[in-house]
Amino acid sequence: MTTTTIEPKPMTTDEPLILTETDGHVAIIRINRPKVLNALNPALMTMMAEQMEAYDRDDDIYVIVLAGSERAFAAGADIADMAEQSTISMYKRDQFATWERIKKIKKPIVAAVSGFALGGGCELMMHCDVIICSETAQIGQPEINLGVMPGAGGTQRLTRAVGKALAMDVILTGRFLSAQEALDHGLVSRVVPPEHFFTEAMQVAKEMAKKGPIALRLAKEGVLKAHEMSLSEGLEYERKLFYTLFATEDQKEGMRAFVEKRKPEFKGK
Ligand code: DAK
Repeated sequence: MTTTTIEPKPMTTDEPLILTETDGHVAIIRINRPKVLNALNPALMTMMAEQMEAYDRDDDIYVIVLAGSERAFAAGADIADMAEQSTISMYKRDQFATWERIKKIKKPIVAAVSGFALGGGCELMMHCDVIICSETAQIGQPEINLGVMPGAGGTQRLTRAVGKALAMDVILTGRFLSAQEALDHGLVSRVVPPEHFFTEAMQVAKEMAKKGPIALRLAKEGVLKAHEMSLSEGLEYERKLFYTLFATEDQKEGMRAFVEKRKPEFKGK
C-alpha cells in the first residue's frame, strides 16, 4: 500500500492571498489564489476577516464588494489543507471563529460571483448580502464527494434560501446549480453576462453607497434577523431599528431633501 502525503500549495510572499482597493465609499476585496481556483485556506480566511473588520470600522467605507476571478469565486475550502486533519486538530484550529467574524460584518457585502462557487465558496457567497452572478457561475456544495458535508452553514443557509427539496438534491448529490437555477430559486440576486459580473457588482455597490450608511447597516441587520426570529419577534425588532433611524441626521436630511425636491446628502450621522 502506498501512502500519499498531501501538502498544501506553498505560498510565496509575493502572492498576496487577497487584493484590496477602494473606489469612493466602496471597498473591494478580491480572493487571489488563481492556481487553486481560489481555494480558501485558514490564512486567507483570517486575512479576509481582518480586512472586512477594518472596512467595517472605516467611516469612509459604506459597502464592501467581495470578488473572485472570472474562472472561480472560490472552489471551496482548501482540500489539500484539510485532507490530513483529525477531529481534534480541526477542533483546535477552530476555523469557525473566522467565519463568525465575517458573519458579524455590519456593512453590506456585495458578492461578485463568476465560475465556481463550491463548498466553502458557496458558503462564503451566502455570507454576502447581495449576490451578483455571472451566467457562467456553477454553484454547489460538493463536500459529499469528499466523504464529508457542508460545515460553514451550507445545510442551513442553502435550505433557507432554496427550500428543503432543492437543498437536499444539491447537498446529497453534489451537483452544481447553474446561475439561472440559482436565480430562479432565490439563491442569488442578479445574473449578468460574464463580462459584466464585476462592473454590475460595482454599480450595485455604488448605488447602495449613495444611501445613508447607518440605514444601510440597520436594514441589513433587519433582513438577517428574518432568518433567526419568528415573524412577530422580527416585526418587533424591525420596529426598533426603524425608530432608531429617527435619531440620525441622515433621516432628517433624507426626508427634508424629498420635501424640498433635491438630492439628499447623507453623512452617516
Ligand atoms: N482545494 C484545493 N485545491 C483545489 C480546490 C480545492 N477546493 N479546487 C480546485 N483545486 C485545484 C486543483 O487541485 C487544481 O490544482 P493542480 O492540479 O493544477 O495543482 C487546480 O485547482 C485546478 O483545478 P482542476 O484542474 O480540478 O480544474 P477543473 O476545471 O478540471 O475542475 C473543479 C474544477 C472546481 C470542478 C474541481 O477543481 C473540483 O472539483 N474542485 C473541488 C471542489 C470541491 O469539492 N469543493 C468543496 C471543498 S470542501 C470549514 C469551513 C468550510 C469548509 C470546511 C470547513 N471550517 C470553518 C472548519 C468547506 C469545505 C469545502 O469547501
